[in-house]
Amino acid sequence: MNDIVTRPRTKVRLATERPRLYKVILINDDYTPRAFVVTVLKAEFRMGEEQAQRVMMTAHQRGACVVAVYTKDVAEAKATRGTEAGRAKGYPLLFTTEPEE
Ligand code: TYC
Repeated sequence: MNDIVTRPRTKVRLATERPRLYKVILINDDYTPRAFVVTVLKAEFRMGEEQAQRVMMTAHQRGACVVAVYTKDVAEAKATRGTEAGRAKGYPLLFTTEPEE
């Protein structure tokens, strides 16, 4: 009785391992005004005008552009806030996240 063996649920990791980082990706669409995309990039991702213009134009021309990398929670929160900013104005602006390799 009472001698059921359970394996530990946690995995031991080396103290030097960094948390995996996540990319926030801006997705192009045909409806969101360019100036509005730039405004959101400046407000949510602390970008200057020139960098925000470059990121917006890259997404516009190539379909998508990596905006920045953060820890998972921060990346997801910022992607949601950026997407919500567009939705509040009726635009289909979309930010997604994906883990770095
Ligand atoms: N393609 C949009 C337009 O021509 C501008 C735009 C750029 C929208 C980047 C989204 O992620 C985006 N008005």
